[in-house]
Amino acid sequence: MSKDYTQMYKSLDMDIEKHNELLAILGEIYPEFYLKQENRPKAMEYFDYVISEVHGKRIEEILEKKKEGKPLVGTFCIFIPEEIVIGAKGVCYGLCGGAEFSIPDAERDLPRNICPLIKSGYGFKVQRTCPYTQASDFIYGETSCEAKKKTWEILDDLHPTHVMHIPQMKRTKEKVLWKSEMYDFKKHIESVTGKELTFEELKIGIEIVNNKRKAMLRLDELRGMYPDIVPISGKDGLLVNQISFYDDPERFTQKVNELCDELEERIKNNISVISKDTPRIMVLGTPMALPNWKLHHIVETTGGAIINEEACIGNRYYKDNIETKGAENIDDLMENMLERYMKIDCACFTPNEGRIDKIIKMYKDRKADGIIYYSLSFCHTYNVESKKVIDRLQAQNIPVLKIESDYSMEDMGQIKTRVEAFIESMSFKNNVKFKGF
Ligand code: BJ8
Repeated sequence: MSKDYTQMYKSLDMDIEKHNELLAILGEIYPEFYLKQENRPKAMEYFDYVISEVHGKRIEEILEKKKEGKPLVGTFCIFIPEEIVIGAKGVCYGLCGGAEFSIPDAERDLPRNICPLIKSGYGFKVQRTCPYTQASDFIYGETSCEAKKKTWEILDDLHPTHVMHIPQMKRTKEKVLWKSEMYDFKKHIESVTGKELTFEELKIGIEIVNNKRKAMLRLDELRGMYPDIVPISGKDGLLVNQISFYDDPERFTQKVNELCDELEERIKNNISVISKDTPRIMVLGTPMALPNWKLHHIVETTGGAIINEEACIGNRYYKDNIETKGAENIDDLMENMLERYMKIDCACFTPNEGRIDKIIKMYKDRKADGIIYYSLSFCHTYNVESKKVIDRLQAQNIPVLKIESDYSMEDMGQIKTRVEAFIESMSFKNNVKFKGF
């Protein structure tokens, strides 16, 4: 980090010593996982910088907003109607929830056998080591899964938490409920700012987020739609997806578009980070929150390339945008927002066949060679849904490997062996010589 932020951390009532331990761990992993990669696009330097200041300069920036009375909202889910927060000139960000570091402290209050994302996020609040959590006016929770919705009750004792009820079917009656929840969320933001959100403000909020999603979709397509060229590693692609939940949205959009310009040049000039015969793999499933880079690192040091993520930190987040054309008042915008949010195909919905149709289409469009279905341990929705997804994939002869894992490094060897065999089988099928990076 560029300077000493101890005073800022103290003002956020953080545990300075513990936080230093966390930074020391991250400072070791990042160079190993990221900076050792070869042939990275030049534009990735910006994203390396963001990571180096993710607990520094970016926190300073959001605290400036707080001083101006703008809302700061932390979340663990893409159901959050972030356009409302951005429209109110506030900041909406993802909370730390991808590290094992905070889990032992969470397990004093929560059962061991629930998803690591929830334990990690909750643990960061217990430890007071996440500056984003500490800075937030409130944490946004939702009822997408059992473990999350019960955790919000406990978390609310430590930090103000606003829970939005997300129905788990998409019929007209659920739509009515969901809409009223979106209006409640808007009211909640207005209670922080002390003023009503206007039509113009919401429209601007929507446009900012639409532009961000458009840029991310552009990157997604550049990563995967050119069968002979992968212009950026899967690890770097994942990193950009993860940073999208922290950075200032307008600056981020500009930087992603600059990265995309460079990748277009690479494609034109046949510059690929992998050789043509490297198996191209799509990853599906649960989100990989910062700094969960485990699977990508294993795959890409074992001879495969990851070309996209069908996950909330990935394509599910930016696949749909919100229509603003023709909207004449705030209710029209809220209705259009609802339409977009209802297209999220999280495994918490039943039925969820649309997700499988989408996966198969993505696989064919990207001319991928195989799929890894990734689920965090104890995530019942994605774990159970894998049966239907894998059956449909196998019926189409699509090679698929299921991996269930948490944030510990203990199973890296075992996962590597399975990934190696999977990649080898694809290489064999494609009649190419198997090789690691
Ligand atoms: S929209 S995927 S971000 S809920 S917390 S469901 S991993 S057991 S994160 Fe999610 Fe929103 Fe859906 Fe996306 Fe499973 Fe863990 Fe629950 Fe999880």
